[in-house]
Amino acid sequence: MNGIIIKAISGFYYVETGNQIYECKARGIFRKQGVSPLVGDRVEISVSESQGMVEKIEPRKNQLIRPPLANLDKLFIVSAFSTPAPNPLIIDRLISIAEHKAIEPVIVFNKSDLGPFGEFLTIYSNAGFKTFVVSCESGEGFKDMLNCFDDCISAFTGNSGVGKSSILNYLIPSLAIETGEVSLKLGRGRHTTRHVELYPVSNGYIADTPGFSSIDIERVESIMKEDVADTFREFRPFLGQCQFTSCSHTVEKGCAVLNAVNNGEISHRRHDNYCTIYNEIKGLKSWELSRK
Ligand SMILES: Nc1nc2c(ncn2[C@@H]2O[C@H](COP(=O)(O)OP(=O)(O)OP(=O)(O)O)[C@@H](O)[C@H]2O)c(=O)[nH]1
Ligand SMILES: [Mg+2]
Ligand SMILES: [Zn+2]
Repeated sequence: MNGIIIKAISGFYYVETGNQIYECKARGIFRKQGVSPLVGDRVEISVSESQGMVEKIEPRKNQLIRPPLANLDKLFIVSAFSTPAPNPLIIDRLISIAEHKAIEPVIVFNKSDLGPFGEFLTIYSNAGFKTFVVSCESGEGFKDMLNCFDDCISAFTGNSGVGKSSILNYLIPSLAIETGEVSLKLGRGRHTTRHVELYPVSNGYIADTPGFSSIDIERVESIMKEDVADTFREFRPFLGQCQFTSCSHTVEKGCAVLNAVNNGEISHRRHDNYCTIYNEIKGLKSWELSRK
């Protein structure tokens, strides 16, 4: 039978085959090959009366390390007005990783009931991204978001507490995912998301994922320094037009990207974050990159 892995918990893979979900283990051969099945994988399974078994993993379109997912089409990068406040460097790192893997980034600003996003919104819509300003409290801004999930695999990512699970619950109330509110029954604890799970929606799937703290995502994915500029989509029209062919677009004379920053065509905040990411990768030894 063929299906898709919708959840992976402690060595068990939950495979949806259209009308049913099978709890499966993975053949030992995968571990020997250094492959581990990921949520989002399209797989072939066999089922005996006691146990389902993942037999084969179809070739992946792409895969992410954090959140651990395969075959993503869209990555919804969520920030909140506050608790926690937006961190543009994290947003830009995630965009860069997504672009590198040909995953379409979508920028979501949540908790708009608490205040306006002003400059952030302008930066990302001017750079050419689909952006949403939403509130799970007031219900603002969700029009059209559901359509974005048609026929593809999408995932929500962002810091813990930005409201990823709340957004999914708002859009699809039947999911009833536990969110970070203090539980009234227990009077304590936060229901932070602890595993990646795909939920079916309009011919596609959406994934809720555990949030991260800002340190987590640094350098979990490797991009060669030469490839970073191309992951900043508003730089693309200027690439190849610099005075020096080896231009890093950080400080060089005659750099077409820097010119565009100086005359306001590219946001200097996006460019600052480009420089941070570029310089970080430049500082890595080649073995540090290839290990990842
Ligand atoms: N004021 C306001 N609060 C919100 C909004 N959306 C979510 N919250 C609150 O923010 C807190 C965190 O929401 P979650 O949906 O659990 O956040 P998350 O991103 O899934 O967090 P993790 O699972 O830990 O990664 C909860 O207390 C929500 O009620 C919003 O639009 N406005
Ligand atoms: Mg959550
Ligand atoms: Zn340049």
